[in-house]
Amino acid sequence: MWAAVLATVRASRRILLPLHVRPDGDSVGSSLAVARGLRALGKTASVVSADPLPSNLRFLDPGSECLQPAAIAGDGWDLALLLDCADEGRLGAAAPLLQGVPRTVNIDHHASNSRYAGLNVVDERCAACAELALRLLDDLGCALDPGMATALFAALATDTGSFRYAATSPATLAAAARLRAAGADLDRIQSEIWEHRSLPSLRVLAIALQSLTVDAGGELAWVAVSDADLAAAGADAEATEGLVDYPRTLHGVEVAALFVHEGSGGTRISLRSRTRVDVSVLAARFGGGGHPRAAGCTVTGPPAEARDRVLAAAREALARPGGAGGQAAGDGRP
Ligand SMILES: [Mn+2]
Repeated sequence: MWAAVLATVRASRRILLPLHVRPDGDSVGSSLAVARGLRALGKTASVVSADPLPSNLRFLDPGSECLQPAAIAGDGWDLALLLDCADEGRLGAAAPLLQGVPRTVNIDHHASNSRYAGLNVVDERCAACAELALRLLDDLGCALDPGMATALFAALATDTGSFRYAATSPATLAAAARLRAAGADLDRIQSEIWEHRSLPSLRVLAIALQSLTVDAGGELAWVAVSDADLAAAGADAEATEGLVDYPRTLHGVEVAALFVHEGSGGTRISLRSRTRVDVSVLAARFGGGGHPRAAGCTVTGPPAEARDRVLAAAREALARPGGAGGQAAGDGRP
């Protein structure tokens, strides 16, 4: 399969790289680095995103080469190369662009990947899609420049919580070492990604922590914010990024949840677990998905009802021996 992917990429001259909705560091870093490598091989490569890049990732795209779907011509592409995107639903407004593209290649690390492309390489042992992106660049014969190395390092660092999560493997760290040697700018990553909070986002954090509730004998902790909270803090939805990590830091917590009540859009739920509960299975019960330790879903209906349904399912998963989140297999997130 990998050989077929390489042959397809080599044979393609005009390559479109769509990000997933609400793009994260892995999506942005992997796609920008691969696009740059493809251009070094003389190909045309465009990165397209349905949503704007989060402000703390914009430094990875100094030339503003990541475009909105409306700015991209719908025809003339040989290949769509989808990195870190577990299912078609995650393409959002970029999805129609794929309709006229003859070939699609999906390279991903989500166990819940739906294999929606013509060629699919899904390696769930990778902590970040960036590990596969680096392998792709290597196998295509692209030399890493410092910008590519910084983008890929940022992708690894964001998906692994700065190399703290258990998914961080010897291969992840070996990739990081190579990227550092190739000029990855860690000062820049530190200041742009990890020390880039806005005042409104810290105010949202304060509001979220006020809502902290502990349940299930201390194994379940959650926080909630609403559209109105965000408006009161002068913040947008980006300020909710990372909030779910706070309840997880509480000693003894196995499952942490963040509920973002988005008014008419329903409730967006982020789920994290520490060691035992597979939250991707939990999220899949509500039409979402992701990874065993990080997943998400959106539930429509009144906020309190949405919250209670998910909390009930989380309590159920915690009570189950072995801690499986549910019965079904999921789709995709982080
Ligand atoms: Mn990822």
